[in-house]
Amino acid sequence: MRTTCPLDCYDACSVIYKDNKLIGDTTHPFTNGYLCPNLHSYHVEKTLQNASYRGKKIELNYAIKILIKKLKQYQNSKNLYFKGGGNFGMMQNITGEFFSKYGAYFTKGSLCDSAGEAGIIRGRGKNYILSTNQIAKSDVVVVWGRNIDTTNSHMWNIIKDKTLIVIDPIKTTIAKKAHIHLQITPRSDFELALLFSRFAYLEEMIDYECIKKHNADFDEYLDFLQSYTINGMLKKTDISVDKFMKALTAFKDKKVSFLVGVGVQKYTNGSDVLRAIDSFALSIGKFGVEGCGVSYLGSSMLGFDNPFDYHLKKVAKPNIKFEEFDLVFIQGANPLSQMPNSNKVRQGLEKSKFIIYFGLYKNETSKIADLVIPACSFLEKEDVRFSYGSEYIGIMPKLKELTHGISEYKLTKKLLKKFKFEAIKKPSKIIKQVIESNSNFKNHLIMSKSYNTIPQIESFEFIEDSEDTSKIYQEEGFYLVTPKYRYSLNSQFKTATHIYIPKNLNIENEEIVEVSSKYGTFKAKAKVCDSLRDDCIMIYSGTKGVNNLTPSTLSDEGFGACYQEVKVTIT
Ligand SMILES: Nc1nc2c(c(=O)[nH]1)N[C@H]1C(S)=C(S)[C@@H](COP(=O)(O)OP(=O)(O)OC[C@H]3O[C@@H](n4cnc5c(=O)[nH]c(N)nc54)[C@H](O)[C@@H]3O)O[C@H]1N2
Ligand SMILES: Nc1nc2c(c(=O)[nH]1)N[C@H]1C(S)=C(S)[C@@H](COP(=O)(O)OP(=O)(O)OC[C@H]3O[C@@H](n4cnc5c(=O)[nH]c(N)nc54)[C@H](O)[C@@H]3O)O[C@H]1N2
Ligand code: SF4
Ligand SMILES: [Mo]
Repeated sequence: MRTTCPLDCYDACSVIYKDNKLIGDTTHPFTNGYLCPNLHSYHVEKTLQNASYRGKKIELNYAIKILIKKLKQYQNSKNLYFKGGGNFGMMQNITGEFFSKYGAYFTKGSLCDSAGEAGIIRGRGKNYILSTNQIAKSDVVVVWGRNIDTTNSHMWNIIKDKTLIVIDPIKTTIAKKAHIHLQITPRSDFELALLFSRFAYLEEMIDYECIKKHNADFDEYLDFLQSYTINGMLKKTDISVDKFMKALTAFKDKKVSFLVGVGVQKYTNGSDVLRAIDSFALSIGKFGVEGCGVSYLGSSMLGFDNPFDYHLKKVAKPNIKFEEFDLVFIQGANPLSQMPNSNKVRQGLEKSKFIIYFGLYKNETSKIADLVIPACSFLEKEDVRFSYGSEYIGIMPKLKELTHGISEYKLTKKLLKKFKFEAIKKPSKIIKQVIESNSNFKNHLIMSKSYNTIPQIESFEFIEDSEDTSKIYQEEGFYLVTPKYRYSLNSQFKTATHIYIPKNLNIENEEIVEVSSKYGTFKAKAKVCDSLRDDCIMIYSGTKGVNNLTPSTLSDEGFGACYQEVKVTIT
């Protein structure tokens, strides 16, 4: 039987479930039979078997009774519904159906991609991606702050024969394979994008026809570009003029796609970075034409009817003050590990009166929760998933009888009934309606109609102002880079343990070191890594303790997390 990987990942792999095993689906044109180590870990990772209340095992039904009692006891306006990305299925959002009627606070923004998305929306209105067909038609592919080899591994087959340009402060596996690697200073992508545009103008690469077609104002943009000095920008990016010019001229008269990841926007100016990258691509005519464009983490349900689009009272996610809520319902998330500024998160959660954790695994957050409700696996419930990196949609039928835990749908149904709210439709009906609202079907494949043709935008607004008030450049210390790890999916599965340090520090492998920032400290064994710039320290996302070091600052736009808006020292 066919299903789809539920994990929060660009690829949304098609999976065959046979004899209790998850196997790659060789008939899928994009994911093509390969499954990464994370889904293999799904087989073996021990799930929560029981509900518990203040550390004591209890029956599931009793746990739900306690939940209902507490929801009635506390005022709805002092309650928070907090959902993470542990399972990317659409039906995960169904719990919102109850919490919206009940009147709890929701969250806005994200720990992930919302700063960048805000910049894209401001420039071109919609955050669409490039379909795999379009990327396949490119001559040049720019991998910009995306760790393809680890987080988007199926893309390699499509881009391996292209002229490959990688922009990343770390010499990642894909950077080692690239024709040109621009190993820039972290947080200098904005300047790099402006430099590209400025030199494109000097090199007569500007596509005035494309600019006119999109009603964009190039003169104003040029004024903005000229308000920065070339030397200042080059200095900030710290790349050689020679390499930079090689990259720029590679775009001349070629089909170019830009695959941009979250790496460029874990900063306060994240939205401006994406807008500046879009602005450059449009200025040289790489928009709305074959094999060209900028593909970020796209709005995955673009063009589909979204039954779970709630417009309610919301608090920004990355800097939530948990202490302001009496009851916090946490679903599919591990905020104590994954939110920035863990010390602040812990203090806030400790002050909140009642915490419910509804998840699949035991983790940092489940350990401090008052009530733990075990979820069931994706094989035991019906769902569908969209992708933020390709046009494919994956069905997730129920393939296995429930052994323990409860699905999001069943829990919601019970809560709606207890509170005498209107019942909801069955998952199969909701899923069918959503899929039919915007899909093409070809044999067993389902694809978004939004990518039938090359998406066109009506108008575009170049970036024409930017107020970057960050003081990080003046601060002493190393940049902290926290990319994703191959063997963990954020905090799930085999999380990384080391602090990766540059060669010049006179610290040996496995020596215990302490890294400190304004927000906290983190101690672990060192690993000397020759892929790092001298001014960077790398700790993978998911490493227990990394977010002691990170700030809960919000991005200037989009309510995004700014994990890398920090300098650290090491002893
Ligand atoms: N194996 C695995 N796969 C995953 C995940 C996982 O945890 N593990 N997580 C999933 C999730 S939730 C997401 S959002 C996606 C994200 O996947 P990606 O978009 O690939 O995000 P990251 O790995 O965080 O960072 C990407 C790259 O940005 C680089 N980078 C860091 N700072 C900068 C900078 O200032 N400028 C530039 N140009 N580059 C920078 C990093 O070195 C890294 O190589 O991956 C998904 N896939
Ligand atoms: N320093 C640093 N921190 C980061 C990042 C970074 O780059 N650097 N990246 C950020 C990003 S991009 C993201 S997306 C976040 C992710 O952070 P989270 O959304 O907190 O994701 P996970 O750590 O994967 O935790 C998800 C939990 O979901 C639960 N779960 C899994 N399947 C199901 C299910 O079917 N139902 C229910 N109810 N629960 C389930 C599991 O128990 C798991 O522990 O982390 C962010 N944190
Ligand atoms: S985590 Fe990503 S690459 Fe791995 S199996 Fe799932 S969808 Fe595929
Ligand atoms: Mo993410």
